[in-house]
Amino acid sequence: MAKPIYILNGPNLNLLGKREPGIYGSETLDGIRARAQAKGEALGHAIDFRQSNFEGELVNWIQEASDKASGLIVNAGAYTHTSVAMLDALLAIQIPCVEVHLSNIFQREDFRRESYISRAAVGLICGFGPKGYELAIEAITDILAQPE
Ligand code: CA2
Repeated sequence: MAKPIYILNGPNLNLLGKREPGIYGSETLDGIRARAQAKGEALGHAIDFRQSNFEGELVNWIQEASDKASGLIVNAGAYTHTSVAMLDALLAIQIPCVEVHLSNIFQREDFRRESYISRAAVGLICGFGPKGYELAIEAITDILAQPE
């Protein structure tokens, strides 16, 4: 059976739709999960969608994805701007990774302009809200369809 695409979400993304709708919109993480599953189904991929507030758990999931996933989509939340551990885990795996952010991180505070994990990602999608996850699934689908 084909391996799923893992979608990993970092700290505080479980609060989506419940606080700060001005920045992150009104859609909940469960809503984004449903969109991602529908998009994955349409494109022939199972989606394994997870969220954690713990850096080590996210690192464990990246390591797990190396064997169990075909591709990886990561919204690392605030760890985007701090986590050498997530970067090292991503650099150690062979499957393609697409980085996603709901907001346009380049339009916000200076500290959000730097992403530690971007250097391990094939590409970065930001500023399109929940739609960014669907765009990332399309991007991973195209990458996986390319002959090696
Ligand atoms: O734009 C994104 O997707 C971010 O990854 C979101 C992170 C932020 O630290 C990154 O710079 C950009 C924050 C997620 C926190 O989400 C909340 C949702 C509702 C209420 C409070 C936080």
